[in-house]
Amino acid sequence: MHPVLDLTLMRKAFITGITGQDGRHLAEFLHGKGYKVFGMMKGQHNPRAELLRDEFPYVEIIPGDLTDLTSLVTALEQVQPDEFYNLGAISFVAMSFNQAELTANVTGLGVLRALEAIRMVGGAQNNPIRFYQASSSEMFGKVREVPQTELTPFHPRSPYGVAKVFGHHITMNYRESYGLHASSGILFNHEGPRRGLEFVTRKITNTAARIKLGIEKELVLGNTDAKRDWGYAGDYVKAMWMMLQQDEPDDYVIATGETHSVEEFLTLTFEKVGLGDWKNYVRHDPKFLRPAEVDLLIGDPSKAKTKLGWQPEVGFDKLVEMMVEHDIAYETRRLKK
Ligand code: G4F
Repeated sequence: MHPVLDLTLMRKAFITGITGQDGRHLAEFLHGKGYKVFGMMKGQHNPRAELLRDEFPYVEIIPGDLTDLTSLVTALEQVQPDEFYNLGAISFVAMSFNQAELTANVTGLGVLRALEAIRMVGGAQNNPIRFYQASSSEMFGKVREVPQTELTPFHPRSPYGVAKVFGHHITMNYRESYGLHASSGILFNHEGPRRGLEFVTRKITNTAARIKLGIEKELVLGNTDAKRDWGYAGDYVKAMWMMLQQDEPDDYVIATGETHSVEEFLTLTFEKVGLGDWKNYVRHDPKFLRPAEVDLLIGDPSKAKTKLGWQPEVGFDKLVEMMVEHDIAYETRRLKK
């Protein structure tokens, strides 16, 4: 039998948040590395299951939910993965203000349940399950230091950020208390054509494309002064995998080391779409302002560069270009349907 087809020889990865931007990039990346990929999905008749099957027929869907410990234990007993990537979360910061309790349960306590399930199921004696936690630059919130490193104190500004701080600390705690191979990637904003339309970058590139094609007239936004360290999601999932290949678990900032404002993102997008000055199309609406804002994020990825040998390949200009090109093509296809 060809070794790649022998399931007993394939390394197995279990991913929560499989239908999100990062889950899809990671599934593709790990499949390319010869892994058998399992994706956890909640609910009955989840419409995303069909989409996932069409896009990634090689991903095996496993039922389970981060709010249900028993389902996590059952899933791990069934899959017996080598690596567990916890990407599942309520990840939209704005929504976390309205659904704070749900966010705490899924994004925060979900990490504790995942770690407990690993403790219960364990994995093979000589091959314990390795765990990746998707920590976030949102934990830095009202930043205490510029740029932010693995040692910068946290000051979260949203229920989402607070839940991620819990997830980060409980991952460290289980590593230190029980010797789990558990690592956290403190990922700064990462985008791309697969980004959900609710996030500001994709909202901008998609609406600009729709304005260009005459489908829409304006783009309505909140705070355009905010600055973010924006990288490409495809580069960032590679860093997740690299962390789990290390002998020792650890925490790493994953970022580009550059920051840009929402206004800079607008300028570049509207130039690339060929619409000129974005100010002619953008309207401000206070309904998109948050009760507390994160004004400036910029990460220092030196540790990831030195210890993992990781560095981003797609820069800001290229990222905007990829997203704009994708959205023009995507909206054109939709128009023809
Ligand atoms: O695109 P955003 O919603 O991303 P945000 O809040 O930075 O969070 C993202 O990055 C985090 C990493 O730091 C992740 F952990 C998190 O899961 C998520 O992926 O907003 C970016 C900025 C904010 O300052 C927001 O106030 O854009 C500003 N903004 C202005 N108008 C808007 C809008 N954001 C959104 N989503 N929609 C607007 O209309």
